[in-house]
Amino acid sequence: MSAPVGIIMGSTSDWPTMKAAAEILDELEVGYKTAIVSAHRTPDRLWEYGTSAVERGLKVIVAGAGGAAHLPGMMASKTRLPVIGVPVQTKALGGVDSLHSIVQMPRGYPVATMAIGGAANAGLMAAAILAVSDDALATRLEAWRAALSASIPERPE
Ligand code: RP5
Repeated sequence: MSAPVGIIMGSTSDWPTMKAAAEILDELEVGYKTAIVSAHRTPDRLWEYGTSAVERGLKVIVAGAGGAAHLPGMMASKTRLPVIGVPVQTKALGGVDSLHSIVQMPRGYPVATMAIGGAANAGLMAAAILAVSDDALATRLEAWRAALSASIPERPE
């Protein structure tokens, strides 16, 4: 299977959050590759990942980080591919630090920012972007959404 989605995160400690994106993509039969890419600890890896992303066949990048969460924004500065940011919850500030670090990008370099801990929605957003030009995936995504809708009970009891 091709891997049009890159799932990157600043630390192995982000994986328990970020694996929700991978699980959604598995359900939708969308290929992905994961990597640890830290804006601060491995800046050269970030640079290489961003500059080679298009030629490596990636179509969209899901980037999660916590605290001083500069990875999604820096990745957006290095590639024209859409970057979906996931603020990872933190102990000290609950993830509001992560959210603010990711969401407030300057004009020209957007990051599509999810809710704190919103990796599943990041996977769905990546799938929706790819589905624009992939009819089979669009059908799977519509079925996934219909199944979720059908699973919601009409009453609480
Ligand atoms: C960030 O610092 C990572 O994205 C992670 O959320 C946070 C803490 O990293 P560790 O100290 O657990 O490796 O760069």
